Amino acid sequence: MKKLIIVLVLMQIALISHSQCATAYKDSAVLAVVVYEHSNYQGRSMILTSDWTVSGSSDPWNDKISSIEVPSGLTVVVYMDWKYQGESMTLTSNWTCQEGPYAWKNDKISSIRVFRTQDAPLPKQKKMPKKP
Ligand SMILES: [Ca+2]
Repeated sequence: MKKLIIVLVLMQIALISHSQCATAYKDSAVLAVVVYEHSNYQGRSMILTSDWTVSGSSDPWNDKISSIEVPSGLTVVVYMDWKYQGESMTLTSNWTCQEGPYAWKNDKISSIRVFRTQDAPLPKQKKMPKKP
């Protein structure tokens, strides 16, 4: 009898952990942006599911971001200053500081807005500054 109870308890635990896995899987389907400290999606990372701004110049993420993963379906606007101020760039796909016309934005991002792509504002047309 004791053995049967133990088996039943173990089955119960197995069932509970299985349903928790299913919930975790569901959560992982939420669209999220991942920012990285280094280029090519390396170093420390932070997951963003909504707008983010540094808390101040001493924020550990201030002027540190060097690459960003943007999943299909999301558009992000990154700003050079906190609270969505300063120069911005719009990204609809992954970005790393080593490539493209926005390479000079490395270690300058201080806030990010996250939109579902259908709700995103049109990107501003801006002349790119020349590299020094
Ligand atoms: Ca960096």
